[in-house]
Amino acid sequence: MMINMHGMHKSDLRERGAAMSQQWTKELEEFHEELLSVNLGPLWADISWMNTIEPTPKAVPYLWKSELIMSYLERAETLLEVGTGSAERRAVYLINPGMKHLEPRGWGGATQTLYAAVQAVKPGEIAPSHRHTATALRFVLKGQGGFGRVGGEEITFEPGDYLITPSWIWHDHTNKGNETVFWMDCLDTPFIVAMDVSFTEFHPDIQQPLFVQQDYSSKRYQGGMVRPISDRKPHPAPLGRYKWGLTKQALEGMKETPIDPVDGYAVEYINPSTGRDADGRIGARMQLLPPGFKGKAHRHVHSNVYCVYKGQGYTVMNGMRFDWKEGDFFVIPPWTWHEHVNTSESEDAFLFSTNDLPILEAFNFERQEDYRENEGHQVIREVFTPLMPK
Ligand code: GTQ
Repeated sequence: MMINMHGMHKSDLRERGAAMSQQWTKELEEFHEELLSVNLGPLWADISWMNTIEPTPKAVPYLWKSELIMSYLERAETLLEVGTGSAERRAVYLINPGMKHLEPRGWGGATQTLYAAVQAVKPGEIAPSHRHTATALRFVLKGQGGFGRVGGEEITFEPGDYLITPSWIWHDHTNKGNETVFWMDCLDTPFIVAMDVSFTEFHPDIQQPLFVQQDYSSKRYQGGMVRPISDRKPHPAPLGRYKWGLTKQALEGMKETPIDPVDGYAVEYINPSTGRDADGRIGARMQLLPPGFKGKAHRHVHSNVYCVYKGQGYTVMNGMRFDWKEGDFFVIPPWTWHEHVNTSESEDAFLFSTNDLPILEAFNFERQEDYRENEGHQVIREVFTPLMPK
């Protein structure tokens, strides 16, 4: 039984809440209308949606198939030129259907705080240099030849790499290879929209000048667990690129240790000079689910955007099963029960995910709860049918 901080049972609280949402007399209803007409509100009628017993997220659990996103991105490849043409960036972004009513365009929300997209850069294109207060990170999906200039350093992009372009740092991207390069972008755009704090500046040059040698920061961090002594002082972004090889090695090492029943084996990308999240406002993780892994359910206040890097399986969210495979994206809204399963009997599944923990923790909002019934597994009541390309 759930007991709240003041010793009341949850069910008692619900009853009290229900008793309050009474029918108003005609006179009071007219009074409410009159208040609204002069831009005032009746707290007695509205307090229950303000002080909710627990979060009631607008974002819903949802999944976008790789085929759907990629088919539209391919069309955008034929319709748009980046840099020289009209497009500053070529990216197709996720709009959570539960947030669609927010203008404009669902505030660009995959969840209430996180924007996510797949960006494509064709050979020879340059996505011009700009900087913005929104913070951004990338996870490379496929294609060789991608490079990003970030804060005066040119950084190589390879599949499986995690890259950061923190708030207000100049960044531009290019493709020096001969195939299109695709990566996931994640920004805190909906949060920035909610706070009304968006500033953007365009660099006078298409590509910013370089101040250090190619891949300077990843050259300094090849060892993984040691840092150059000059980075003992906290630096907002001492490392721009987290190579897939090192991340994979860390997870392979964890496979020799006991597994977490909820998350499998999971690591988070950190700023080596502070030990905190690599990006100041968006957390990011890589998770390995071994063959046949059947995770237990839990829920937390922070939200996630997941990108399936490798493997196949499903995630149950609030009793609905969402099947996924490589290249699919799905979102876990706040306070949503979820559990992950790897359905392969031979292959590991690798899930990249981003989260808004850095924001929530800053204000002490984070809570988490384990699912205790049915040995930690939800009953699957429905199977999600994803949209596919026409
Ligand atoms: O590459 O700088 O998906 O500014 C959205 C906004 C990517 C970028 C996005 C951006 C970028």
